[in-house]
Amino acid sequence: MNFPFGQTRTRIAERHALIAPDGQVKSQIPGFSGTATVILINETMGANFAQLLVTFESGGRAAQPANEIETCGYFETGGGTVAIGRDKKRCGPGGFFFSPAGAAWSITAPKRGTRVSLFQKRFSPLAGVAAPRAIIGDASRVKGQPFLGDPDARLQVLLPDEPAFDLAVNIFTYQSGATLPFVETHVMEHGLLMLSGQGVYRLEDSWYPVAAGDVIWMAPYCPQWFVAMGKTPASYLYYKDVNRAAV
Ligand code: UGY
Ligand code: MN
Repeated sequence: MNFPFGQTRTRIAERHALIAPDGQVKSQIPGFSGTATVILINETMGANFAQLLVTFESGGRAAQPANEIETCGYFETGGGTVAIGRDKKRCGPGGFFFSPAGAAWSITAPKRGTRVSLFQKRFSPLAGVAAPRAIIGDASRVKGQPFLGDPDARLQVLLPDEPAFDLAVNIFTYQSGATLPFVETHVMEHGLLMLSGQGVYRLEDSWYPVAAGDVIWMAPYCPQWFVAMGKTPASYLYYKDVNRAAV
């Protein structure tokens, strides 16, 4: 999308952000080579997690050692080999993985142009509950469920809905004209990537036209609402912290 000189749809507010693709700038990440990586959201914005977009050249590689950070990755396009500890699997478009805190992970042998979104947070253990396990899966095998009874707004929950997991990563797909049923206001934070289609996102008291490629941050308690518009369904991938009460 071309914009008039000196203008952008990007808006960084105190408690939400819309990050359009036109202004994105690459960062060097330790352990990543042959990639163009953009840190879209992190603590410097006010968030409690990080969202990165990694675009691979052929021969590129992304790897991180075992530490207190957990990582969920989603292959938007292309493909690559994901290794988590001793688990290893090839992922194509729609492939995803979860690497728990304490496990090293890598993506190797990517197809050129592969785009992977990463969501990372410091793991919050739950007393008496075993730590979550590593997962390598495929979104095409996860059935979309009607959201609060609406068959035109379907939710695919990629990670197990279990107390061990302190994050969720979901895909929401709306038929054109479908909406979030009400303006949500909740303690959970979101990082979101528009995967396809378009619509209007309400964030606090602002309404933004959004389209595939846009990224959104919603701080805890950011009022939020979405309507899908246009001639094709709209879908987005999003992160959410779950299953932990505030201290
Ligand atoms: O899971 C959610 O909170 C979701 N309904 N929020 C959103 O799509 N903005
Ligand atoms: Mn929400």
